[in-house]
Amino acid sequence: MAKLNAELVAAFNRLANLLEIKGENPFKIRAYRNAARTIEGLGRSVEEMVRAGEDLTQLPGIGKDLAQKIKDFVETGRIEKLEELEREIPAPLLELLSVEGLGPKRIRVLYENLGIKDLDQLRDAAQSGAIEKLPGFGPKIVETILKGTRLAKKEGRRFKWAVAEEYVEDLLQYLNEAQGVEVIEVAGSFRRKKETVGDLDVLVVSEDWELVTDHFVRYPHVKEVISKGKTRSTVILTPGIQVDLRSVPRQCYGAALAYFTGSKAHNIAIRTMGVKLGLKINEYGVFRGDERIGGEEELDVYKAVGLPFIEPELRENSGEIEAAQAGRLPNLICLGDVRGDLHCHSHYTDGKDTIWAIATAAKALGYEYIAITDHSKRLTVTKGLDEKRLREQMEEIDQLNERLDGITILKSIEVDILEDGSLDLPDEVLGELDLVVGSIHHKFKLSEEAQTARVLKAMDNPHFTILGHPTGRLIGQREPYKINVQKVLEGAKERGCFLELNAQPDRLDLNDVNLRLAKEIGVKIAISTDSHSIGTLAYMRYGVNQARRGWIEKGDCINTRSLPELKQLLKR
Ligand code: DGT
Ligand code: CA
Ligand code: CA
Ligand code: ZN
Repeated sequence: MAKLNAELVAAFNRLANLLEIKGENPFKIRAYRNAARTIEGLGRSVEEMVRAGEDLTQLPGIGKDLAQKIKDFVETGRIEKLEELEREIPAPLLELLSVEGLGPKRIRVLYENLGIKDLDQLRDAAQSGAIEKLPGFGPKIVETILKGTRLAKKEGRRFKWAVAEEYVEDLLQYLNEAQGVEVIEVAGSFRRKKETVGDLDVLVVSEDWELVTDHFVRYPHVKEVISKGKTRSTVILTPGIQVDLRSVPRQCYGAALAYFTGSKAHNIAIRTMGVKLGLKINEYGVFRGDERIGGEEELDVYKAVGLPFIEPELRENSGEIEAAQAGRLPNLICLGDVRGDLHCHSHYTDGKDTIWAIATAAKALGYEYIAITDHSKRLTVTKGLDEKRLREQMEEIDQLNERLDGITILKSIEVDILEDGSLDLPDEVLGELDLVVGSIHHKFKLSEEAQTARVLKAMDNPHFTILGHPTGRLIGQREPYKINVQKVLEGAKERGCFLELNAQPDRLDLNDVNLRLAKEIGVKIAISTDSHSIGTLAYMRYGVNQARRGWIEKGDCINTRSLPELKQLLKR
C-alpha cells in the first residue's frame, strides 16, 4: 500500500477516535472508520486517483465531505478538522487507546470523571480503586487495564515492522535523490525483520557525506534534528520514530552492515570466534594485527571465522552460529514459494469484497488457490454464517470455480471454537468443506489448562484442519491468552492438524519462538493473511518475514504446496 494511503487510514481512524473521545455523533464517527477501511482495502493509490481527477465519491462510504478531506490531504498533507481536534484534546490521552480494555468511550469517562490524561495517571487511578467505582468499570476491567498499561509502557515507543516499513520506503526514496549516493541500506532490527522496531539504522555510502546529511535533515517528515555530525546524524520523524544515518566508507561497508544489523548478541558471538583465530572484527573491517583482511562485503566477516553467510533474520545468537558450523542452516522460505492463502474473509461476513474479486486478486498474485474463510454464526457482529448461508456460499464457490481459470477457490470457514471445545457449526456441513480453520474469539481468560483442553478438544473434531491465530496476542496491545503451545503442537501432530501463522501485522501469531517449536515437533504451518479486503492479501510478506525468523523452510509450510499436494495434506 502506498504510504499516503496508510497515512490517510491512520488520520481517519485517529479522527474517529478523537470524535469518540469527545462524545460526538456516532454516525459521523462510523463514517470515518468506514472510509478508513475502504482506503485500506483499495489496492491502489488514492494520490494517483486524486491526481487523475477521479471521482472519489464512487468509492463505497465516501461522500462529498470525505472526498474533499481526501483531496485536501493529498494536496496539503493535512486535514484541518483533525488538527483542530488535536489542539483540543491532549496527546497522551490518545495514547491510552493502545491500552487493552480501553476504547475511546471509556477514555472519555475516565477523563471526565477522574481527569485521567496519561498512562501514569491511569495506573495510579487503577491501583487506588478509583476506576473500579465508576459505572461500567468492574474489577475485571480494571485488572485488564492495569495489565494493558504495563504492556503499553514496556513496548514504549516501538513500531510494528509494517509501520516502520511505510516510513522506510518513503525515506529511502527521498535519500536516493541526494547527489552522490552510492549505496543505502537499513540495518538493525528492521533488516532482521523483528516484529517491532525501536529505531532505524540507515547506512550510506556516498561521495559527499555533507550533501547527504544536509539533504537528510531537510526531509519533510523530520520533526526534530537530534544531532548532525561528521559520520552520524540522528533525527526524529513526525510519527516519533528515530532514524540514525551513518556514513560508511566503501571498503568498510560489509563490516558496517554486519555490525549494525546485529543483533548485538550475534555480533559478540562472531567477534569472540574471531578473537580465538587472532582476528579483530568491528564495524570497520576484519583485521589481523594492523592488516586489514576484509570488510568490503558482509560475507567477508563470516568467511573470516569459517562460516557461510547467515541470513539477517536468524542473527539472534539463538543457535544459528552452531547450525552454520554444522552446515545445517535452514534454507528459509521466500514469498515466491507461497502458492495460496488459506484465511480470507468475504462480504458474506466482515470482509469487503466479493468472492469473485478475491479470487481474481489472488490469481493476479500468482496463487493457485485461495480459501474463503468467513466467520461462523457466533460472531453476530460480523454477520457470521449459519449453516444455510454457508451452503449458499458453497454454491456460489462451485459456480465461480467453473467459470474461473487458473485459480481454485477452496470452501472453508473460520469457525469459532466454543468454550467447551465444540465447534460453532454442525459436523455435517463442516464435512463438506475443503478445510476448516478453527479460532478462539471469546473467553480469552480461561486457565492455561482449560484453554489448552478447549483447543485440543476442538482438534478432536475430524473436520478441524488449521488453528487460526493460535495465541490470540495483539502486538503491544493484548498478551496471548494462557495456553500451552507445546501441548497444542503435540496434539496437532497426533491428530494431523496444522497451526496458522497469521500475517496481520499486529498479530504475527505464531511468534518466532513458537514457530521453531512447531518445526521441532514436526507440525506444519499455514501462513495466512486473514484478509478482510483484497488490498491486504499483500500482508503475506509480513507472514513470510516472521516465518523466516522462525527458521521455517518451504517444506515446513502447507500453502507452498501445489493444490493436489495440499488436498492430500488436508485429509486427516
Ligand atoms: P531496536 O532498534 O531496539 O529495534 O534493535 P536494534 O537491533 O536495531 O538495535 P540498535 O538500534 O540499538 O543497534 C543497531 C545494531 O547495532 C544492533 O543490532 C547491533 C549493533 N550494536 C549496537 N550497539 C552495539 C554494541 O555495543 N556492541 C555491538 N557488538 N553491536 C552493537
Ligand atoms: Ca535499531
Ligand atoms: Ca539505533
Ligand atoms: Zn479470527
